[in-house]
Amino acid sequence: MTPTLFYGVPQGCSLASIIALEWLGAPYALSRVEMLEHPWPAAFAHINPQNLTPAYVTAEGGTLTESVAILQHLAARNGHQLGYPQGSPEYDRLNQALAYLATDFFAAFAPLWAAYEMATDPPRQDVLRDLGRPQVAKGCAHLDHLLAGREWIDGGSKKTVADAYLVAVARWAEYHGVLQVAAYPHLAAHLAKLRADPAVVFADAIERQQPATSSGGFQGHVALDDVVAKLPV
Ligand SMILES: N[C@@H](CCC(=O)N[C@@H](CS)C(=O)NCC(=O)O)C(=O)O
Repeated sequence: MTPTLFYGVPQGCSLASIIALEWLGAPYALSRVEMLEHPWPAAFAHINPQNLTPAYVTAEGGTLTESVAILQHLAARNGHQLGYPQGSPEYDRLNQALAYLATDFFAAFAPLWAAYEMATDPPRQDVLRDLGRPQVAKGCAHLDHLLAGREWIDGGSKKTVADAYLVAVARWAEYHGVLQVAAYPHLAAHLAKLRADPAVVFADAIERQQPATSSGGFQGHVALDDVVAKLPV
């Protein structure tokens, strides 16, 4: 079967996996999950019982969840086009970057996402935003410091899945209106470079349901039930 990525909107961290698939250029399909429409279709539990995106179904019908696992799976393909062989210093450096982004940096936004779902309780929203803002600022300052001396976020000489993940998550700072990324010039320049990349433009257009031009790998959207029907029993 065609490998299929389940991505979530709005603003899913799954954007990173769409970008990585585009960079790879191999055939893949997408399946859209409207994250705010609760409850999610019961059949999604066959893909990820935790009801989280991204989730990836491989060509063999195996399911893979967790952004880092999906991204490292993609990074290993096509001669490690988007990553490095496990056991190399470059792999360790990429893994370090991914681990930071997927734990500390991702978690810094947790109070802001909690506030997002509390539209009826502005005082609690303010408390949560006050909690999240300095955490996000600390993360942006760290990334800005790293990017002052490197071309790509892992410190290597080529773009990797970590850059895809960075652009997917860093956008939340401005989405939640807690800070201006422009205050972090190296981070801002890196994000501007990535946002001009055709794969990032494509992934953003897919999320917004706008006309999107693939580099060639995208085979279209597929329905959840059709993917589930093809899973091995
Ligand atoms: N540890 C998971 C976290 C995945 C996650 O939290 N996904 C969010 C979108 S970024 C989601 O699906 N949220 C749906 C919900 O909370 O209802 C990963 O890194 O893939």
